[in-house]
Parts: sequence; structure tokens; C-alpha cells
Amino acid sequence: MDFDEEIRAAAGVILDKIRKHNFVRIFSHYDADGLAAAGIMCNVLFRMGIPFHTSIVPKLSPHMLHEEDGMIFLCDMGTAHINMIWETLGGRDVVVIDHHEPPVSSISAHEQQHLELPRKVVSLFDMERSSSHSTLTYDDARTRSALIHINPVLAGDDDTSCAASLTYMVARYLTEDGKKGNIDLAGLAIVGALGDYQEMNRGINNLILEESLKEGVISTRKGLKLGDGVIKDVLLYATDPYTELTGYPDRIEKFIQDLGLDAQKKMSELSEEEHRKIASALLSSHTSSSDTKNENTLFGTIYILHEEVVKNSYDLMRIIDTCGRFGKGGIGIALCLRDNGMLDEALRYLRKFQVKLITELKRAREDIHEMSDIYYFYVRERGITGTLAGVLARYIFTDKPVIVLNRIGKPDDETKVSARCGSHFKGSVDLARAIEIASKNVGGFGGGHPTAAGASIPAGTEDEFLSLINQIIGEQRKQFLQKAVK
Ligand SMILES: [Mn+2]
Repeated sequence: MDFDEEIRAAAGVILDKIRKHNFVRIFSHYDADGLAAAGIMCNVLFRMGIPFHTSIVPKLSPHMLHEEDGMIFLCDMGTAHINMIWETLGGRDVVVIDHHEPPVSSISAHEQQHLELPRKVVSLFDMERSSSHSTLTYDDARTRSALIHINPVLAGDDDTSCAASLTYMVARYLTEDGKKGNIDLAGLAIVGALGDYQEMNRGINNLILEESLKEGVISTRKGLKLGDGVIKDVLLYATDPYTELTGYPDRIEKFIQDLGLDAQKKMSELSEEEHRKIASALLSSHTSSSDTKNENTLFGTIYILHEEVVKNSYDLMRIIDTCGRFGKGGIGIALCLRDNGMLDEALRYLRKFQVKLITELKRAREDIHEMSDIYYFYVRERGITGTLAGVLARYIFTDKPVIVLNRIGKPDDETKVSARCGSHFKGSVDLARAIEIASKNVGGFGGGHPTAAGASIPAGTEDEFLSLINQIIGEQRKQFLQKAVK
């Protein structure tokens, strides 16, 4: 079966089960991709008249899953927790839609029990049997309690789909007659992919892109990837992509004047030529070597979403991402359900988020600490740790991975850590592995992706943790260089 057929078969089983339970409990991750994925499912269930309850969470934990009714959907998470899902939800119908690698760890005995997942896009597990993780056929899955696990990464898909694009592919067949539908939700799939920094012109993402263009759900134009709004505001609050003008109103005023543009005009009112002019002026004004030097980061295809409450895909992505990080996932979902009554409040959160971020970016430029193989920084604002680390690593301190530590608003005994590095470290640095080992060694836990990882460590172990992670990353880079020489 090819991908589309496999998803269609899985969707057939899922549709049966949704109708049988007549209630769906959704858990999804709190970033733009997780929110968009949950938003797609909410739209589909709403259209089917099926009651549902959605929770947007930073991570999956067993206590959330206890005593929940109905069918359970986990989006943008679950692959790493198959064993826990198994133990907690035996006898239930569960759908996992994820695009994360299972953890490689073999350190603790508990983790050694990790289920060896089949290297397939869709796997169906029997949830009625407690002795072994036996798989089911599509037919058997209809009559037995099943775990329907969808994750193309296991089948070797590298980064051409995200939770939102996968959920959308399933949603395409969650229709009355099982024929293709829900195509108008494609904009949300694109928002999720942009949130996870994925390319749109490959694999599953590309399939969605081309179909939605053809169906008129979206259109494209060339322009700055900074979102819409009055030029001077857009430049003032731009954090990703970050530019050297971000946070400096005087410089922006002069910049706009020098280009002969009307500062009160909106980005969407400017021609492609004017967008290009701004982009090249920004690129030439950049002093540090950074991802903004790369023109594609700043300028390229803009997806215009005809069906959504926010038309510019970058704006919608940033708005729902902020909602999730501020614990306002409900507002993000409301926007995905096209309720524009929530838009003003969401935009206020976005501004608040940007101001916090810009304040800390300015402070980090002065105050960041440096070790042989990492930078590190203690953040003073809540809810921005991961985003701050990402902006610092991609645009400002690009020559080493950046570790941001957060003790603000955490329990007294816990320090949260986010590690990020630029995409040019792919292959030479594995932050997920480094952070997993370093955090375990100091009595914490962590993991993630090779270029974006996070951990929670006991307060007081920060120095030990930093010197460990510095050492591990140093080793990784050394080994990579040695291999490259051979
Ligand atoms: Mn994701």
C-alpha cells in the first residue's frame, strides 16, 4: 500500500471507532503544530456532530490518561510513550498521530522494556491482550480494542510531515461516505508544518500544498516571511526571522525612510518588488553571521489561507504558538475553529510574548556566557525559554549550541532547560542524545530532536549539568571531525 492508501485504511478504522464511542478525548502538544493538529480534529468532529474534549499540554504524562472516557487521540506525541500508553490504556481504543523518533536511550531498565515499533507508517496493536504487543490487521482492528499508531518517521520519512499534516491526511477520509473531503482544512496543516520549520515542497507536505492550491484553499505569493501588519511594527517585533532592527524603533524609522517607503503601509499592501527591496536591505545590514544571512529564511513563498481567520500563514502559526505557550490553548483551538471573536485577545498575547522575547534577546546579547562548546543563558521571563534558545541559536550566537536555563515560575527544586542549535549542526551535534545523558547524570530527565531538545534538572545541579553537556557536545563534534577526515 502506498501512503495515501494506508492512511485511508487507517481512517476507515478510526471512523468506525469514532461512531462507536460517540465521544473523543484529544490530547495534543502546545506548539503550533500540536495546536493545528488538534484544531483539524476538532473541526472534523464538530462537522460529524461528535462530542469531544481537547486538552493542549506541554507533555504527555500517565495521570492525564487515567479515567478518561471515549476514544483517545494523541497528536504530536505518543510514539515515545507507547509502553506507558499500553500500560495505562489497555482495553481502550487509542489513536497516536506523531512524527517524533522513539527515544534511543537504553540507560534505565524501565526504558529497556520499550516496545520495538515496526518500521511502518501505520501499525495497529491489539489493546485487549496484556501479555504481548501483538499487531492487528485492519479488519481485526475494527472489532477489537486497538492502538492505531501513525508515524511516517518510523518508515524512513525524514521531516516531510508533521502532526498537523498527518492529522489532515487522516481527516481527508473522516467523512460521511469515507470519500475524500475536509480539504478546506489544509491551511491548518500548512500552519503546523511552518511551526515545525518543515519544507513544504517535499513528500506529504508537498502533496497537501499542491492539492490545496489546486482546490483554491490557499494561494501563494513571494514576500517577506515576517507576517502582515504595519511595516514599522512588523520590523519592530520580528523575532523569527530575527533582524538587527528588531526592538529598535529609531533604526527602523531611518531604515524605512532610506528605502523611501511609507511607514504606515501594511506588508500585504507592498509589491513583491518592495518586499525584495526590504529583504536585501536587511540582509546587507546584518553584521553577524546568522541564518538571516540566508535569504530563504527572510524571503520566500508566503501561503495565503483563504479559509482561516488569519490569512497570512506565518501570522496564524505565530499566534496559535503563543496561545499554546501561554497556557491559552483553548484560544488557539477557537482560532482553528474559525472563531474570530478570540482574535483580539490572541493578538494581545502575541504582543506580550514578543515584548518579553525582545527584552531577553537584548539582555542575552550582552550577558550570554560561553564555554568551549556551548553558550548558556539564564532567562528571567516565563514561557519563552525554548523560543528564546531557538532565536539565539539560529540568528545571534550561531557558532555553538545555545542552552537556556529557566528557574522562573518553576517549583523550587526544578530547573527547566532548552537546548537549540542551527541547522548547520545537523550530523555533527545530537542535542537530544547530549541532553538525555547530561540530565540523567544529574538526576533529571530530557530528550528531543538533534537540533532542539529540552530537559528538567534538579535545582542546584546547573553547573554540573552545563559542564557535562559542554563535554558531550565537544566529544560529538570531535568524533564528527575525525570521521570527516577519514
Ligand atoms: Mn510537531
